[in-house]
Amino acid sequence: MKKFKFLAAGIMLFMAFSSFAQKADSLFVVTHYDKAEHFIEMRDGVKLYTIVYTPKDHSKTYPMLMNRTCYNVQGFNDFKLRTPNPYLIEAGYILVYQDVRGRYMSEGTFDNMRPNIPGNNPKNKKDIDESSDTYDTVDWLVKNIENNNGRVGIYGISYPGYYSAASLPNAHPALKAVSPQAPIADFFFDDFHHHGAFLQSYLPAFAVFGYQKDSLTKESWFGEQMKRFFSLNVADGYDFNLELGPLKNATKQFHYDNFFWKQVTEHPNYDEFWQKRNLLPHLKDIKPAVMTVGGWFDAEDLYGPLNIYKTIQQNDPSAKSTIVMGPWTHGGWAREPGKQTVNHIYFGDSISTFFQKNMEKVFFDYYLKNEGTMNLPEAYVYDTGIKEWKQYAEWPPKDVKPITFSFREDGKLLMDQPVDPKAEFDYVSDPMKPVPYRSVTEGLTFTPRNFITDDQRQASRRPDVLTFKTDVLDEDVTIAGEILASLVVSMTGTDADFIVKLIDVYPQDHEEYEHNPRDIKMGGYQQLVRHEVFRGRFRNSYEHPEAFEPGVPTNVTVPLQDILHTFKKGHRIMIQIHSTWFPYIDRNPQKYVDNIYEANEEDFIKSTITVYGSSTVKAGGDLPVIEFEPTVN
Ligand code: PG9
Repeated sequence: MKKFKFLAAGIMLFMAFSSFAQKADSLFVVTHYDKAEHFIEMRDGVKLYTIVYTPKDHSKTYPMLMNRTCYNVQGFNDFKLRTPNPYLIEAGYILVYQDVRGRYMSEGTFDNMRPNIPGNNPKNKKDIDESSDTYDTVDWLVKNIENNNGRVGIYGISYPGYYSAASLPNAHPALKAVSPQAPIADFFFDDFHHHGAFLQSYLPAFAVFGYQKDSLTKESWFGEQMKRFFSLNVADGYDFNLELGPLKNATKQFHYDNFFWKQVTEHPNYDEFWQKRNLLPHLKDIKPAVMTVGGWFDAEDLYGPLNIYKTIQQNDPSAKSTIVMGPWTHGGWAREPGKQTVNHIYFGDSISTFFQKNMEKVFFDYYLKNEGTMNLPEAYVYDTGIKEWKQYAEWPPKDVKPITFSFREDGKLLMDQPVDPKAEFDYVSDPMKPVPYRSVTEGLTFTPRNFITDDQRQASRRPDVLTFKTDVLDEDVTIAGEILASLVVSMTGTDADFIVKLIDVYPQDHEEYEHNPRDIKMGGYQQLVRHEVFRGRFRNSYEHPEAFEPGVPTNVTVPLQDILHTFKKGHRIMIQIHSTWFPYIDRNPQKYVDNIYEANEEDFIKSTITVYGSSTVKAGGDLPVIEFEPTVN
């Protein structure tokens, strides 16, 4: 019975996509587009499988809009166009979908976040990367596809968002508009890791990226590896992962033959393996127009969109670069649910349609068709507190006064008050009883998602979670921009993680939302607004970790990703600090070991953590940038 439940869920997910795509899959697409399939040869002779849809109306020329994916272009075959948005499909574009190197029907070997090779296109024969594969594809398309107007755009969500951003270094001259959406920038800070901590909730996802196919195929080849997880029918992921024990057991039980898992577990620090896969250092001298898109509640790739936009801006303030950040989870803007919700929180109606029509279509029409006007702001950002779009000349906005939060003995959260350096806040962190990261029971996940706006009341009530909250606000308080927790801590162990959360505490009489089950009460809801985890060993360097000296007060800086959130009058602001959050994050043994992926049961120890009153959390405005100089580019 359970197997059918999983199957039913999968079918519903597909229906959700295809119902959105229904518009795009309708008679309109079949009657207005012709389809062709090509194997496009790259400079090293490898051929990439590419599907091209061309408007039947040959009375005019069209720009080409491309999506390069590791997730199988068969999802776009047979006129099943899930993206781009229906307003672009109906407007008439040549639509191109390509399996990236080493995936499905394309030849070659797959590499996760293939390192970009600095230098100019066209590179010499032996140098290939995602930038050169995009360059060679664009060059072939412009020369071989009938009725194209010589202009090419590329977009994509998540890994395809990375492939979009990877087209930017030394872009082909015909590439005029690039929209990296929820793009991955660096797997040490996106998806699988956050500041050195491993996202254990991603364990099943390794099946998708850790096996090379052995032939051209339109079907997935890693089903048996996925079954190692999902055939277990796990109802409670917390218990399952706790009983799994140290991560070395995951290697034995699930990933013993997975090349990507091997790479991850052999490179626990930010060494050359990861640094070479960081796209950010290559985002210089950008020629195409760029619209980076992200979701404020994207649990997979939030580091990517924010840092890709900021890096391009830092390198070239005059670049044609814009950012859109909306009230979405991962890729939510590609789906129109009508009522836009993120788990229990309701944000408004038809928000994705507003984006698709008034931002995404405006961007591509202007740069690829010379149609319309470019009146978009540099930053089109949704305030997730008052639930309205805001426009800024840059992001983060420079004219915002940051707020400095500090902590008082009685659990009061102070705003812009002097710190109390004598105050000390202790908790016992026990990796055998970690703080659950969900407020409900959740099974195994391909990636974590619904926790991102979860109610934190259960955490607030735990002795191993430090909780501080302001008085009831007598006016709205808006935080726009980055958040930096500067903690002063000590411990009885020799390593620890620090989770810092910013929470919006609703008034007891807050309205209920009609989409929620009856037992979900919004009165007193403690909505997670932003969180981050920092693995303390990396406090001085992500490449060279250091143990803590027991009992010695030590600085740990935890950068939380940006927000735009107004804490409304009548609400309270809350900050929580703790050291476990499971199974979202793997458990830190709290006894320093060189490689946590090889830790043994006996390495996991309780530790009394002390957070000192001189700790602060600075939110909004122009915060100090934490520089990290990689040893390789
Ligand atoms: N960035 C997302 C992801 C990457 C790797 C594993 C799981 C998720 C994505 O491409 O959907």
